[in-house]
Amino acid sequence: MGHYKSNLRDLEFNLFEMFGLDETLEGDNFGDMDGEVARDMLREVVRLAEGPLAESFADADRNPPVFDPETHSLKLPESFKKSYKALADGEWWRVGLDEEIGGMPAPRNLLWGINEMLLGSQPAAFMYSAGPGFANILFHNGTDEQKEWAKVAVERSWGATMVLTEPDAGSDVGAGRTKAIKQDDGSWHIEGVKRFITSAVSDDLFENIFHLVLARPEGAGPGTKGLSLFFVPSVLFDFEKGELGERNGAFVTGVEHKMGLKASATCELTFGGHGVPAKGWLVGEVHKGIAQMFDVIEHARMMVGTKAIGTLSTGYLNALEYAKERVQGADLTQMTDKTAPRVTITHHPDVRRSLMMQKAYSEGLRAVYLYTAAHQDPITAKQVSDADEDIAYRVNDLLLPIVKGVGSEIAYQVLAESLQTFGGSGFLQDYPVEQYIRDAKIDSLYEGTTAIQAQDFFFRKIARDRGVALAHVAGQIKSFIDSEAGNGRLKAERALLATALEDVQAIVTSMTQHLMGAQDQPTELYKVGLASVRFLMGFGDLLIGWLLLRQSEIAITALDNGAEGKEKAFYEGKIAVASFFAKNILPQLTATRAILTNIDNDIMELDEAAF
Ligand code: ST9
Ligand code: FAD
Repeated sequence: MGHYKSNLRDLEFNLFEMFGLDETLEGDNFGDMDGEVARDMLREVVRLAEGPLAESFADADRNPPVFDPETHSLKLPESFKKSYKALADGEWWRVGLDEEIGGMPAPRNLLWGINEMLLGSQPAAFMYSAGPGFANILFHNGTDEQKEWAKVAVERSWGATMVLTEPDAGSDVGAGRTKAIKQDDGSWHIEGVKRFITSAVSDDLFENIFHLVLARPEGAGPGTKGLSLFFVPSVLFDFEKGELGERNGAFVTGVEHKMGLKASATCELTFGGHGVPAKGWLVGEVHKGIAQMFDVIEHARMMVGTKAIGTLSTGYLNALEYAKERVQGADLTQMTDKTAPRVTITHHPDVRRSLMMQKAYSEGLRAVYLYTAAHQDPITAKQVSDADEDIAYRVNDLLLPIVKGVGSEIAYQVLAESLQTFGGSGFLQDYPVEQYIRDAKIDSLYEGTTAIQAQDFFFRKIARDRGVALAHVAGQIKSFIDSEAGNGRLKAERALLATALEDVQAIVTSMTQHLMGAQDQPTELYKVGLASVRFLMGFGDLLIGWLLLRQSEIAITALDNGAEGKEKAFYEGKIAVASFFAKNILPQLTATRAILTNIDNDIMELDEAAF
């Protein structure tokens, strides 16, 4: 048995009992797929994720890849390559991709449910498997000829990368200096150095890797809008026959040594620096680089949040298993009796508090990413929140920074609770949690740091959207609050949720006032910047509180209908965790509201020397 523990019961509960996947799959919306097929797929993924995919998790961390700068090549641990092969052989990449390039239609929440397990089991392997997904994006954005390249890339299982970051252009992608020079044959030569590029070299996993590169054509304007997107294969190929030709001039010139996620190669990638031009082709023959790249970024942000949430879930389940077995100390009520029987640590109130917190965030965040994913296809969105196509698109946009920003911050924070459950043993490499923490830290950094997610959430997803998506979600929460959910048994919790909703709405109002005030007094904008991460996190708690309470309502009905044994315990757990979250976490939003609605600019006026 590997390190990874899936939570299939909770996934199925979300997909089928909460979000009605059986109904979504009725008719031929998604080909032949029905509920039974979906359940079989999930069970198959559990076997892969808990078995061969997970096997190399620790080994690839202790024996990380080795880079040879002379040959620009990388040696991956054999154990990891075996795990990667198990993933590739499963062909899970087909799920949700366009049929024209070999995909299989599927509801997006099922797709991300599958991905949660793959990512929790072996995140680095999932990242190397980005090729077909990126080819699908090329297929959508490319010219007719480029659509054929996308098909070749899928058929021949090529790897792929997304290439934005440079030493002086991290969060500020628009500061990128990598150049693109137009050639007479219609292609471009790319010149520059990119850094931190995931999977730009990968031993012998792929015969070819294509890079999707942001570069600035000569003469183009500044900022992100002056960037264009180029398709740059590491090995050139015959566009008609697909046969491989010469090595292209894009070479990996360094691989980073990192805190975690060590099996995933993070590369410096040099274009045109080795006497061989780095040939690229303008994607779609249009200069819309940043918008096209955001097609990739949106998937990658969803991936990063789901990775963090999947890791938190397995961290919690490992901690829970340990806590049920570890005997230490007496029950608190017998603390003065030195002869009292010793108990398992699950008897201690603080351990229970911690485990319930871990359960709340693991299961609450799972519901958040699945709810978000449901808005990524119109059929599922209609089923889940009665959203039409336009609203579904906006709701997905609104919630991506929550999945990514809140998911990653909470996972890192709460995994520390999972480690704490193990006591000193948690600090050892005998258990997977210390690696989970190291591997999950990256999730709040790449694909836009939390500060960037928070600004995206407020400025773009709320203010620029004129609150349309926000109103849809708030309306759903409000109708739950006003309902008779729980048949009288969730009254107190619904009241706590109502207060939380008011608190969040008051914060939005106050931040919007600062935004408007900035028209006369630009420094008012600092107040938005000072509040934005706390607002992002607070909104995440509101969403989690609401979704957990909706789950609780379903659980109450299931118990009323006579659930027994393991099922009874499962539903009781659902009711308990929702109530715990409502009573212990939601009230904190009132304090956050008090802080954020009274925010001042003192620390912005402070001399830097005083820090
Ligand atoms: C990275 C990769 O970190 C790490 C992991 C790699 C893993 C690879 C494997 C992944 C596997 C995934 C598999 C999934 C496959 C599944 C396939 C299934 C089919 N939304 O606000 P403005 C656009 S990579 C949409 O003025 P600034 C928009 O076009 C590095 N679009 O920005 C906009 O124009 P307009 C990641 C957005 O001030 C234009 O940008 N690096 C959004 O110029 C300009 O917008 C980062 O993420 C959005 N939310 O630039 C950088 N926002 O307004 C983080 C902007 O006209 N920095 N656009 O529509 C930022 O995001 C900055 O805010 C900035 C600012 C660069 C956008
Ligand atoms: P900076 O932008 O310098 O940020 C430093 C700090 O300042 C952060 O706390 C940040 O939140 C804050 N900050 C910066 N600007 C603002 C602002 N405007 N407002 C508020 N706070 C701000 N990139 C790719 O292109 N492709 C990849 O495949 C890829 N993979 C990666 C893999 C790894 C392991 C790592 C570490 C990075 C990867 N990246 C990749 C790069 C990654 O996306 C960037 O590291 C990230 O966007 C942050 O940029 P930076 O590191 O330059 O930090």
